[in-house]
Amino acid sequence: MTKTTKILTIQDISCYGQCSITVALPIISAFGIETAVLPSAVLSTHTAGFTDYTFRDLTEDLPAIQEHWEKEEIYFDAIYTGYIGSIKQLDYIKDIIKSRLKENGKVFVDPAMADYGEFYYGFDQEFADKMGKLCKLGDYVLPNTTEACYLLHRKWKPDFTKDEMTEIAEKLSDFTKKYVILKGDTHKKDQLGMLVSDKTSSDIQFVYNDRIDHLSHGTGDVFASAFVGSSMIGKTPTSSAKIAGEFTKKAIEETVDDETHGYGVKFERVLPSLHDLIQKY
Ligand code: PXL
Repeated sequence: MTKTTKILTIQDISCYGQCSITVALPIISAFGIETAVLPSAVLSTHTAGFTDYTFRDLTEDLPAIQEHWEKEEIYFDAIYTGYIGSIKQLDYIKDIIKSRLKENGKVFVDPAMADYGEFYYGFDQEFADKMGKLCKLGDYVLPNTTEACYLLHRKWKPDFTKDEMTEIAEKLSDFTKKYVILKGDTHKKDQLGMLVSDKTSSDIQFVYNDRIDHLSHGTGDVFASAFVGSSMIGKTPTSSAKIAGEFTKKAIEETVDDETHGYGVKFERVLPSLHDLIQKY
């Protein structure tokens, strides 16, 4: 009997909208990994493009859930955090990592709080600074350029040069224990890239995918989930970035023709392609 890999993801449930837990659970499961969830909040939809959504903050449920898991001696091989419901949760999450992560377990932090130069509704610089502290516990930290700029107190722009991206990735080494995957390198016209930087060796790799000009929500969550899955089956950060980048691109391709589907991407249809991507990279 082979031992199963067990991971915990901490992010919100957006009941409708193809993001966060409803994306992480199927994608990570498709890698054969057991995925437990700790919802940070429950929303009727995500906050990008919808109005009047409900928001139930679950901050005060976190310590009780942790306590129960302590009694049950439940531990995880990895903890992956995404959209967090309140600034106070960031302290609770640090406790959960300390208490529930196995020795040599991995921490993935997607500082999901901003995109396209702006914070998501409800987030601010104080939250970003505290998120920076959580990032420091991460073995893998996965910001887009907007989140990177808020972490670094730097002005964002839609297109950074290759040198500027390199400089940002280098500065982000203060916000990880080991790897930073900086998404959103737009300096090439037809390709979208990311930088995979290893703080311990000061190595930076560039990974590119064909660029599809389509603004889609939820792609950061699709990418992060496929990255977590790939890493936890033993792929290197560069291979994981390739698998996750290509998978996300395929999900966007499935969606671009449908004008009624701006709220997320149709990743479900391309789940079977993970099999080939895992063989390829
Ligand atoms: O995909 C990031 C995300 C997750 N959860 C909620 C969001 C967003 C982005 O807007 O609103 C609730």
